[in-house]
Parts: sequence; structure tokens; C-alpha cells
Amino acid sequence: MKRLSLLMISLVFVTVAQLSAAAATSTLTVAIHEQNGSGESGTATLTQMGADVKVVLTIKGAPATTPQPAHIHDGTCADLKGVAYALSNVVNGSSTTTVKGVTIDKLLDGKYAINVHESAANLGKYVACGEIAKSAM
Ligand SMILES: [Cu+2]
Repeated sequence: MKRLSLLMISLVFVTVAQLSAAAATSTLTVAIHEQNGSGESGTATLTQMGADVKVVLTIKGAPATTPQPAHIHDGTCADLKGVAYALSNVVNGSSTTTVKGVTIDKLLDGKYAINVHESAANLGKYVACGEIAKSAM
């Protein structure tokens, strides 16, 4: 009986330790991979800013003058669904957006992918994509 209560106490300690380890994610870097031979790849850096998430895309190989639409989509890069959150166009390889009313943890809990399209005129061609996940880098 004494052994059992010791076991129970240690289980409680382990649970408390795990809860404190599950603090809100404050920053996350997502690798953005080339798609369709575009030569474009880079990173998305997500930073929790109060109730909003700042998303900074840094893409190498992007055209200097053609703005490239970017979004956070539902789904995965292999199976992209609708747009969940719009991002600012990538211009000369960079894009910064404040996505209102979301947390990095909410994004991590779901299935979301950040993708970049070739141009507004050619949205159907995807040039780069990365899934929002802890193991993304
Ligand atoms: Cu998109």
C-alpha cells in the first residue's frame, strides 16, 4: 500500500512537470520547400504577438518584381485545401503579415501549410510550400 501511494505521488509530479512544459509556443520556424522546379525555397518565422501571430516569409530565388501570393492553407503540401489565412504577397523574396486572433499552438494543433503561388495571374502553379509542424526544420 505504501509503495502504491509513492507511485501515485510520483505520477502526480510527472503530470505537473508535463503541464508546465506545455507552455504556449512563442516562436516557430517552418522550412518552405521548393515545388514544381521553381528554384524557390526558404523559411517562415512565426512569432506570437499577444493575440496575433506575425508571419515572416524569407524566400530565396523569388522574382524581384513579380508579387507572389502566399497563404496559410488547410491541409498539407501534398493535399492543399482552402485558404485559412491570407498572407501578404511575397515581393523580392519577403513577406510580413500579422495574422489576427490566432496562436501558434492552434496552428500546430491543426493541419496547416504555408504556400507561395507563382503569381496572381498564375495562382494554380505552386512554387514553394511548408507544413506548420514542430518538426518542420
Ligand atoms: Cu495559397
